[in-house]
Amino acid sequence: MVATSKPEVTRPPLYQVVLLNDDFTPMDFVVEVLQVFFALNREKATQVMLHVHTRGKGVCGVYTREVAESKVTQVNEFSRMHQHPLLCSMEKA
Ligand code: TYC
Repeated sequence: MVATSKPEVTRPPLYQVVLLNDDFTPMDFVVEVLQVFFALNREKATQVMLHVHTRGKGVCGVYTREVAESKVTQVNEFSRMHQHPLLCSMEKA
């Protein structure tokens, strides 16, 4: 009898990169972040920004752990560099 083996390939765990609302970061800056770091067009970036603004947080994209960590670091560094308190974090999808 031939032993059955586990599948050769498995999907890596995915993480949602999330943007949090605050009272100070300008809307235009958030739209720029969404366009530059998450490759959203202006219309979609504006939709996501308004969702975060009204609901408190929102998903910018879903990635593997390393990519999600890199996006979070880049967005938080970019925001600090521009003296904005905008916060980006990640959650298991
Ligand atoms: N609430 C901000 C304002 O009124 C805009 C904003 C949207 C800030 C989304 C952060 O993730 C954010 N200027």
